Amino acid sequence: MSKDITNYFIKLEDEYGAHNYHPLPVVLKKGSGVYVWDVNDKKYFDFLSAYSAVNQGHCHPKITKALVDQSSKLTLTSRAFFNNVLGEYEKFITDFFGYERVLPMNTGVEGGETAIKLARKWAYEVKGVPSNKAKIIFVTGNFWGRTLAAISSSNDPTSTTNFGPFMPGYEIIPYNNINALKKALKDPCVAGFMVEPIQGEAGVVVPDENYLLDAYKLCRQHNVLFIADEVQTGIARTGKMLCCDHHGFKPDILILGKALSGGVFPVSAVLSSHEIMLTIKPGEHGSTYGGNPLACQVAIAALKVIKDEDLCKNSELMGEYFRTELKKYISKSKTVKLVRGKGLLNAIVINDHPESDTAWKICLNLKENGLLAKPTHGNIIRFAPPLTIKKEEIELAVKIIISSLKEFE
Ligand code: IF1
Repeated sequence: MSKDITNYFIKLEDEYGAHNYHPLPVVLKKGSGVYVWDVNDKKYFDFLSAYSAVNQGHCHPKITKALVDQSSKLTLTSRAFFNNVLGEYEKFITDFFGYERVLPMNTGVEGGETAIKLARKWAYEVKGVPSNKAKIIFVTGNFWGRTLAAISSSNDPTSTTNFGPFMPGYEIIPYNNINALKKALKDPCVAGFMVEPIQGEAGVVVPDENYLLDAYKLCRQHNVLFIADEVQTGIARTGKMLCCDHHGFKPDILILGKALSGGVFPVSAVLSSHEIMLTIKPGEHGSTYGGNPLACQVAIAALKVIKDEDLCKNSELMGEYFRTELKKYISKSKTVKLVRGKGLLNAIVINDHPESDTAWKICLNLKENGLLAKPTHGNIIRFAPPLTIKKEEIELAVKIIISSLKEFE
């Protein structure tokens, strides 16, 4: 029975769906808090959280209630008309993060595209960059989505091969290299510097302690906009509301997504100042679903949960416990090289070449032992549970992880 029903669903996707993913062979049917259940009612710890979209835990009752309540009132008006929810949300989220204005979108990549359009518009109309000469600086290892504008900034062949030609006006410099940024900023046509404070997809790559603040100061000096992609690191994932909060500065443009809706509905947002945001005039940007009443109510509820349940603090404390315990094991391990991360965004690097399938096999073993995680970039396994995880739960999860790793020593 168990194999058949699992294979039944896998086969359907294999026969009728695009093959743009290679999922772990598990078929889920239910989620609640830090747990998910497969079609055989086997229970797992979810240590991926849909790539940090489920920070508040699966199907959080307050977030699903917001969805259900609004869904019987008004779900979508388009922006052709006003409604009685969007303005309240705009005031709520700008107060929440301390920005003057917000442009609501749906997916993280739309947030990135919006940020780039804002930076270019600002460069031409405020900074005075000659028309069509604006440049955006990105860093190697970045990931901000799958659109052509996003992959144009990628140096990962998996993202770019046979999808060209690419977006002009981009420059890619090494991540975590302040001299490379210093050099790139000499160009007066630079509009913005777009960066993840911790690189998620690249394998939870944490830059040197001073890198982000030094980069921010350099952007200030050169009248360049610092654009923080906090789609994955934001909303308490790294132990602060924003990862940039660890470094004491406010990005000029902030991109949020994923956990902005607690995994219940696609919601993204770009926050900035009056000056930058108002460079985009009516009819110059938007989206059918951007800022719809359903999304707004879900996002308000999702953000309230973060504060009400003090998930920043829990993320910080549980993350410290996680890395401490893993470090004890790693000190004696031949299989695992290191653990790294901030808050509950962590990863281990497997002591094997990146093309090896050891990380994949470890994830299959973790699955058998009741914990779901997935490798990113070959030999790195990301561990990112919902931020609601309790001490006794993460203690058990660590035991599962360590016992699963031991089978590969
Ligand atoms: C998939 C990766 C993670 C992101 C950052 C913007 C976006 C993402 C820092 C775009 C999205 C998702 C995409 C998702 C898997 C996941 C992912 F493996 F693809 F690379 F998290 F690392 N900025 N990341 O991480 O947001 O448009 O997807 O809402 O399957 O493609 P989106």
